[in-house]
Amino acid sequence: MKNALVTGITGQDGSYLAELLLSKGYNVYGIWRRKANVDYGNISHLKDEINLIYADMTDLSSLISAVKISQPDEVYNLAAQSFVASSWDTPLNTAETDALGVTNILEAIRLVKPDARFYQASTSEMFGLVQEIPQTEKTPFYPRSPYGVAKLYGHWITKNYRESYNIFACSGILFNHESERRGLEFVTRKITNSAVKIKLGLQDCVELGNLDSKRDWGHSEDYVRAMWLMLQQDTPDDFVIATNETRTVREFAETAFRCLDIEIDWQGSGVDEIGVDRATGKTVVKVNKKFFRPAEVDILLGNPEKAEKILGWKRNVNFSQLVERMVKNDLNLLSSRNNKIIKLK
Ligand code: NAP
Ligand code: F7E
Repeated sequence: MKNALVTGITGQDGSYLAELLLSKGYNVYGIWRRKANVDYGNISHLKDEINLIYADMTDLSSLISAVKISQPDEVYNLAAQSFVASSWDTPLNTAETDALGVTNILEAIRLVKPDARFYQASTSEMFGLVQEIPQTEKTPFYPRSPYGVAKLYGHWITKNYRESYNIFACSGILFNHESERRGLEFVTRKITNSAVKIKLGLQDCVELGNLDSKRDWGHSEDYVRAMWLMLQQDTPDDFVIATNETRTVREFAETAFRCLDIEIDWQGSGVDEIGVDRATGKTVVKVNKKFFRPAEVDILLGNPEKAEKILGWKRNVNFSQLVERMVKNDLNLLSSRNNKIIKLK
């Protein structure tokens, strides 16, 4: 039986990856942080099947202990301050976790279990001000946020440990991936959650930032499969994981409201743009400048050809299925919590 150590196991991807590894018969260890109130969150359904170890990406000694305890064959480094907008509020903490934290876990592996295979959660945010469309493994990087800059360090230090110490280290350059377990602050879940609340009469309107921003959105379940595949190859390498489709935030909102039988008409432009419910004339989307970022990543579009060819990876969930799954999940959660039943067409 193989042992796997997952950092960030309480997060969106960590929970789906833990499910995948358990289904493949792994002994799963996960790193989690102490909180004032114990909250298993995304892994509450798995807590009896996995081994949790208290550790922090900024604390090398804790990571050394975690590697000693788990004796991993594979380490998946998913822990990060992952919210781009917050990285301007906490740039140093973001760098300590997302940049130096990667060196910490790599050092723990080098010192304790150098034959462990290592996966680093790199990101399309490293492309930032994109130098070509679509982006591939060969596209030059130009990060646009403290998050993107920190992740670029993590990406390069992973490559460096591969070349310096012969560690089997891979980076997945993953484009945006979402799910029913996505944090409420990310734009997709914010939209699906708010649209459902509007449908149920619990909220009037959702305020968003840049509606023109374009993202390549997939489902987390498909993307964690790619992480595992990378560590099963004969040689370590880096791979773009994406859908090769890009859509605006506006299109995401339209699709989410449509799942709830609400058609949106857009009126005005810039910060004055609004989304109006065609049937009732009510404004259900507004723009609020506070959600704009100091520097934006305007368009992300990834070409996953290398992963499809070498890993045999393919996504199963398309854009409309992704949005529908997220909306239905929020509808189930919120209607039962608020004792409201609605029938969709
Ligand atoms: P997420 O839901 O925000 O999960 C992040 C995880 O990291 C949480 O378990 C969090 O623990 C943990 N964490 C944060 N700081 C830590 C620290 N100092 N020490 C230990 N654990 C810490 O993120 P995700 O969407 O699952 O993403 C997983 C990884 O992929 C991240 O590295 C992210 O940057 C990267 N990524 C994500 C996407 C995407 O679209 N989702 C795309 C590309 C790359 P707590 O529960 O204690 O906060
Ligand atoms: O923003 C725009 C916002 O916060 C997406 C992380 O998983 O993917 C994620 O980063 C876009 C941006 O994700 C709102 O300006 C408009 O252009 O959902 P997001 P992100 O910044 O793309 C990458 C690949 C990661 O690696 C990250 O860890 O949507 N936007 N209005 C808004 N964004 C938010 N959050 N809230 C709004 O109201």
